[in-house]
Amino acid sequence: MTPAVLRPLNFRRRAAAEIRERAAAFRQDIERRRTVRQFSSDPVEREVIEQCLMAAGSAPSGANLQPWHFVVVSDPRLKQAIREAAEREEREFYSSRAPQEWLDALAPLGTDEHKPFLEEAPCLIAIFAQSYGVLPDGRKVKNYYVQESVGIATGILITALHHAGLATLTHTPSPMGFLNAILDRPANERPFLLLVVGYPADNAQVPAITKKRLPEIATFLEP
Ligand code: IYR
Repeated sequence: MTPAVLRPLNFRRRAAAEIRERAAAFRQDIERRRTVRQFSSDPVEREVIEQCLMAAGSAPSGANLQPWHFVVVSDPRLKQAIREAAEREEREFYSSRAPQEWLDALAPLGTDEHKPFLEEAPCLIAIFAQSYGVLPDGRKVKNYYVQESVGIATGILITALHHAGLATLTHTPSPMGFLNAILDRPANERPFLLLVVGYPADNAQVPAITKKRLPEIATFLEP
């Protein structure tokens, strides 16, 4: 077993007033994030995507095994292949696979089996979760808390992209095993989520939905 090597924490302690200001300012900015379904075809800079992916890669993970892989797709032929495969699954989902209760829950979002954004947006990031790791000699390494770890990294990625000034759509065609075939990913990786990234179309509209209020999502147990 390798012993832990420790070094000093590089933590910047801020004044209480500054912490309050930063918390409120961040809330105000992140509350403007909306899932966008109409994208402009304007390109996004690779360097910006790289910065946001490095932010995502800083996420905490089970035993720090970082069980994720991000495939950034801007090739139109691959986007077309992904759209065709996703729409095939979605047609099945909306016409027969989804129970009525699920369709009722989706109704306020106005989604359907058409996914033009998969071709129109400049960038798709396919996020894969590594169920296990593979050493250079082929031996398998167990990963821990894979769903939690990849979920946290994805949350940071969405936040980083929003903070940079880009819009996203979290898309989860189900099942999405076709992503392994199209993007040539190995058997230890399962598609976790397809993140559509770009700028909103000029005429983009979003559903008039609301978020739960604080007392509905949090409980304070104070002395
Ligand atoms: N994957 C389908 C259906 C869908 C499911 C949920 I849960 C959503 O929040 C939105 C859509 C689709 O993308 O249309």
